[in-house]
Amino acid sequence: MRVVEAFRAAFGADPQTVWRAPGRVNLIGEHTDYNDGFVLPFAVPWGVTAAVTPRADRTVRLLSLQSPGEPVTLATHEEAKGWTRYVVGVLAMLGDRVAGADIAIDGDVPQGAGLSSSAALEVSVAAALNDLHQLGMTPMELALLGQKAENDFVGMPCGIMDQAASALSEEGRALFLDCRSLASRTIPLDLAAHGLSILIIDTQVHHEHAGGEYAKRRAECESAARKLGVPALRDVTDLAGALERLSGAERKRTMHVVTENHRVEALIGLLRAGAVTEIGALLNASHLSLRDQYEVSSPELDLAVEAALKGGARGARMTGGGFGGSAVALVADDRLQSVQDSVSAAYAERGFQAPRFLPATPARGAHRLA
Ligand code: GAF
Repeated sequence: MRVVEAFRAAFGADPQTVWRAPGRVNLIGEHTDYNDGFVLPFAVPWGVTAAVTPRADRTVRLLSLQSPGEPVTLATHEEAKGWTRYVVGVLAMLGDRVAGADIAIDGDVPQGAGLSSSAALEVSVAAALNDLHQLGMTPMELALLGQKAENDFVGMPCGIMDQAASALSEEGRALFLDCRSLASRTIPLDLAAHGLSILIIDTQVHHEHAGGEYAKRRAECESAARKLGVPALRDVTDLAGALERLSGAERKRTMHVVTENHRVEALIGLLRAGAVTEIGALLNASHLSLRDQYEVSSPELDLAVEAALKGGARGARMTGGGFGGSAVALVADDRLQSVQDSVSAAYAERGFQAPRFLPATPARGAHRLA
């Protein structure tokens, strides 16, 4: 394993453990996690591998095969910059339960595609430290730790979906998570049996203001819930009545969140009935709601969805936080080429940067490699 070789070359000994955690795509349930709602992501085959040995002092020595050069040595948590914040954030959240560590990282999550490489990084390191220090944390506790590192250390007010998908997913299955109770269950997603694939369309665009817009959406939802006198938008039962009491952005955000939760439940119903071929309409409705009510799509994502449908996809939607990143399309295997051709041609015509296509096969969550 090349991460072990890199660890040995930099730190002069073998790592005591090696863990891998994957990135994710979300099938449906977007911007519902921080509204205490439902999500249905699955892990992708790409992820982050962390080779780790604990240290007795509080120093962290870090290297990444994706950032060539000498290992970064951090004596205090405040020195962490860039990608190192996700790792040091996890150590910081573990507090006195751990001291320092030597860590080598290798990742193959396509960068900028919105497939949660940061959650994969947090969960791989958290799982390795949990193992080494015998902390006895469950996969969900590891996910919560990663989320806390991102919220409190990195300063991104994300929900629990990405870390939970990375920690709890199972091969060939999607993860249904109730983001309030944190109860979860995996559901078979046997696409191949139906001659179907989920195609990731990476727009290769990532808008700089995404972080600020995310925090703004979250604040709008919280404000709408306060006005409606409910703990979270998940608790809205009378949508029509709620919409009458709201206006502007808060009205639109509420419309999206409440209907998106229903779409997750409807999609699960179809999967349970073995009707995976029928989920396309829900994916399309989710995209329109994210575009028009939640206002987190982008011209590139809209075009990816539109052209994928024109090329014969059964359904398509943006996935993840939005403002760039990727779309997912449900495609019959014999239409894969025509969908890709349709999206590529539409992008070329609009003068957009060529998109990248990736096949999404539901993969296994965090696990130990050595
Ligand atoms: C990002 C966040 F990190 C998730 O918690 C989730 O809110 C998602 O955007 C939108 O569904 O990936």
